[in-house]
Amino acid sequence: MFLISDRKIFLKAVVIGDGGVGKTSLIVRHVDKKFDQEYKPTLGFDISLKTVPVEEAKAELLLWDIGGQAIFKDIRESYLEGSHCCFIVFDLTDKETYEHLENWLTELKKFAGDIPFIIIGNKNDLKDKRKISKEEMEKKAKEIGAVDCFETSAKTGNGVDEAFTKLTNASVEYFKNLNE
Ligand code: G3D
Ligand code: MG
Repeated sequence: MFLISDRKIFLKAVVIGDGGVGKTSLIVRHVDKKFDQEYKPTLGFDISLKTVPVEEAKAELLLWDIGGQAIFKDIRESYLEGSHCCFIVFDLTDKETYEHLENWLTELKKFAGDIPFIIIGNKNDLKDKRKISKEEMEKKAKEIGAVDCFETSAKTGNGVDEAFTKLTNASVEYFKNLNE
């Protein structure tokens, strides 16, 4: 965590999960407050900045978005290295993306260490196609040591800001306690 002054905190936040689960859409929704169906698939890394108010300070969240090149291991490694917190995203309508959560967590721990992370089940607007229940997701999040889990829709905005605010606050607390 980089403390520029006692009131500003910079956090590198990475967003990981299978292709197509909605990582880019969630970032665009949170940062720009919009859902753009035409948003191009990411090629390298995109970094956007979001200011999140936390207790007595402001956290600048540097949101890292990874694209299709995530198939290359060394790209994922440099993407994950030095991150302070992480969103692991799956698609509520696609069981396979849910089953891959642990694989992503293993990689995160390997390259970023034991940092706070949140599980996001995205696309909760697609109610008829939903495959994973809230209870199932909550049970898994507990089992694997997530700070929390949220269901979201990048399309409607449901749950998105809550998830980002929760992880930012939890991470600031985590690093504050580490420094003390
Ligand atoms: P990724 O960055 O994880 O690869 P994207 O995923 O953000 O590129 O999203 C993949 C596709 O899912 C996109 O559709 C996008 O519009 C859609 N999507 C993302 N989030 C949601 C959501 O919450 N609800 C619904 N209904 N769709 C979502 P296309 O058609 O462009 O592939
Ligand atoms: Mg993307």
